[in-house]
Amino acid sequence: MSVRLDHETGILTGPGVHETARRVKDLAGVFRDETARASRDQETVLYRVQAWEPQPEGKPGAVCLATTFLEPGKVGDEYFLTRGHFHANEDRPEMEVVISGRGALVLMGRDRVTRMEEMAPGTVHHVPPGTAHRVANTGSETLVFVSYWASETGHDYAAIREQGFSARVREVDGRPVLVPVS
Ligand code: PAN
Ligand code: ZN
Repeated sequence: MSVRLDHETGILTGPGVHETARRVKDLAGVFRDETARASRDQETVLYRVQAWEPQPEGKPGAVCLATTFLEPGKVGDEYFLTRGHFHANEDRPEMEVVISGRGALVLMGRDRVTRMEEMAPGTVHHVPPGTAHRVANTGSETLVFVSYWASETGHDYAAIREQGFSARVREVDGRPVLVPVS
């Protein structure tokens, strides 16, 4: 296995590394201001994920890692963000390590209580089991972070797609604030 993670850039290379891009068109219904999202160039890439999964998703026996490159910007007053998900296997946690940029990790339990952790170069964040997680780029450069999770974890996007998070990271008086959804 010769995969390389460049700790300066977060770039992951090697056999078996696969990359996914999420564009404006892939985040329909995710932002508070759907009209503003729909009026943008739909092909603009909001984030890319480079992943190395030594075992296929759902099969036990490996630790997986992925680098997310999340671009800066806003839709209305809401910062660009990842879709967010629960883990299908509810007792599986995750670790996030920030390489560069500034952001906010949004964490929400099944009780829909949401909190936010500030992300900056070198900060490490634990996503506890049973916790939906999403990241917003609150800075002016690309936010780069590395995620680690177990291969049997699985990803469940449905609950967030249907119900969203109970709070959003919005710019208020020039600063990122976690604002409850009214
Ligand atoms: C991360 C995320 C990545 C992209 O690797 O998958 O940041 O976010 P979405 O998957 O919500 O689009 C992770 O949480 N893995 O489990
Ligand atoms: Zn995850």
